[in-house]
Amino acid sequence: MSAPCFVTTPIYYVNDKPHIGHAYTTIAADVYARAMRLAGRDVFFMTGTDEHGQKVEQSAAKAGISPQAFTDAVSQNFRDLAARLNISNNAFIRTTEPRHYKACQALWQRLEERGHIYLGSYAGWYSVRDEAYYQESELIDGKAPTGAPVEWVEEPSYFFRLSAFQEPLLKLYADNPDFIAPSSRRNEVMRFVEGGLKDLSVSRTTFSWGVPVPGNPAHIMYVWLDALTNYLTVLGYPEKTPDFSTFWPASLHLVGKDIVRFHAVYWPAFLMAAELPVPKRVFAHGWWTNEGQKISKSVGNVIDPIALIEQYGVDPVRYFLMREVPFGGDGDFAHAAVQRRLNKDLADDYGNLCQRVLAFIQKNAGAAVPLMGNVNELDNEILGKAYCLNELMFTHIEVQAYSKALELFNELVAAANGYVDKEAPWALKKTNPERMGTVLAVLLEVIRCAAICLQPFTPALAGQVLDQLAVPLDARTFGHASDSGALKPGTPLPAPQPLVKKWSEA
Ligand code: ME8
Repeated sequence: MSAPCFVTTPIYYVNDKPHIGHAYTTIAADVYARAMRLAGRDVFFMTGTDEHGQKVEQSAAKAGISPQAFTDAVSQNFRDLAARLNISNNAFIRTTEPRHYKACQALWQRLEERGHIYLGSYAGWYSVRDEAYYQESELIDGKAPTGAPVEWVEEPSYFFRLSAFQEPLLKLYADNPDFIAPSSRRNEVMRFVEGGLKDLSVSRTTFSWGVPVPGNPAHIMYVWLDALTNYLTVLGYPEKTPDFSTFWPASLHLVGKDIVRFHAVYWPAFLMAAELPVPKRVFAHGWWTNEGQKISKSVGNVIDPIALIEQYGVDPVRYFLMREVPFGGDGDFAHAAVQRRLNKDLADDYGNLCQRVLAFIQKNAGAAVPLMGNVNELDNEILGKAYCLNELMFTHIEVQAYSKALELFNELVAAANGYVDKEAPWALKKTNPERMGTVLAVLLEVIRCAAICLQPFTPALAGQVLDQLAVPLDARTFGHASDSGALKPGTPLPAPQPLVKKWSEA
C-alpha cells in the first residue's frame, strides 16, 4: 500500500471575498491531490477559512454585523468557490468550529506543560492587516515590509519560547533539504532563522474574537497559533483518530510566499515543542499581479475568480493558471495572455488533435476503435512517448513543477499533430486502409494517455475526452496510461462533441 498523503491549502481570512490568489493556491493543491489519487495514494485534502483575529473582527464591525454572522457569510463564499473550481477537497474547516477550539486549547496546554509558554508583556509593532508582529529594524518608512500599516502595542502577553528553536529549526532544514521549496524561499527562511529568533507573543488582550487561552480567558490566542492548528484539528486532534494517525504529518502545505515564515518557522517550532511530528514539505508559490499592477482593493483591480470562470470556464482557468507561470515564480494576469494560451494549447493543439482524429474515425473508420495491427518505428516512437507521459508528468507534479508537467503534455500533443500530418490517414483510406487503422489506433492511444495525465489539471475536459474514447471510469488512473490500459479494437466510439472554444484574441 502506498504512503498516505495529506495536502493542505492555507485557510483563508474571511475579511473579504475570495480573489484569484486564493483560487490559485487551491487549484494548485487540487492538482496535487488529484494526481496523488490517480497514482493510487490515499489522500486527505483540506481547505477552509481562518475566521478569528482583529482583521476579521474589524471587517465585521465595518459591515455592521456580528463576527459570527459575518464569518458565516464570507466563509460560505470560499466554500462555494471551491465547488465552482471543481476542487476535490474531502474536508473544509472553519476555525470557529468547536472542534477547533478544543484542538487549539489542547495544543496550548501541551506547549505550556512542556515549559514552552510563559507570561510576560509585549511592547512592539503589530500589523492587523498581516496579523503579524514586526521588529523596529524590519520597518520600512514606518510600515511593515509588506507595506501594511503597523501600530504600537503594549499589553500583557503569553510568549512562546521561539528563541530556543533556532538550532532545531536549522537542523530540520539541513536534514531535510526538501522541507521548504522553492530554493529561493528556503534560502530566505534560513537567513531569517540564522539571524536569530526572538520569543513570539502568542496571546492578545485587546480584542476578544478568538480562542481563549486555557485558564486565562482574558487572553485570546494569537491568530496564527490558532490558524496553524487547523491542520491538526481537521484530522481529529487531540483525539487519536484513525485520520490523525494515518495522515499526520502533512505531506504538503501549499502556501503563498507571503506566509512562508509562519509555515516554515513558527509552525514546525510549535510542533517540535509539542513533540508532534513536523510536516514534510512547505511549498510557497509566487504572487500574481494584474496587467502588471499589484492586486489590491484600494487600486480596485482585484480579479474575481467567479467572473473569470464565467468568462472562460473552469478548466480553461485552471489550465491557464497552472501552465502560464512556473510554479514558485510570480505571474502577471492579462486577458490577452489567457486567450493566447487557451487558443494555442487547448484549442489549436489538443482540442484540434482530438477533433480531427475522432471526427475522422466517426466518418471513415466505422465509429469504433481500429485494430492497431503492425506498428513501425515511427508508431513505436510516439507510443513510447505516450506511455511514459504519466511517469514523467508525475515526477514534476510531485515537486509542484506544474508548468513543466504541462509542457510535457504539450510536447506530446505537438508530436501527435506532427504524426497526423505526416501519416495523413485521410490519404491512406483508399490506398492502405490497414495502415490507416494503425495510425488512428496509435493516435487514440496518444489522446487517451494525454487525457489521463491531464485529469489533475482539467478534470472535466479530460473526462470528456475519455468519455469520447469510451474509456471506462475505472480505467482512468495513471497506471492505465500505458499499454496495459490500451483501448480494445472494435469498441464503439460516440459521436465526437466540440471540446474547446476558441477566443478571438484581443
Ligand atoms: O494569510 N497571488 O490568509 P489570506 C497569489 N489566513 N496568491 C495569493 C495572492 C496573490 N496575489 N493573494 C493571496 C492568510 N494569495 C491566513 C492563512 S494558514 C494557517 C492561514 C493566496 O486570506 C496565497 O496562498 O490572506 C496566500 O498565501 C494566501 O492567499 C493568503 O490568504
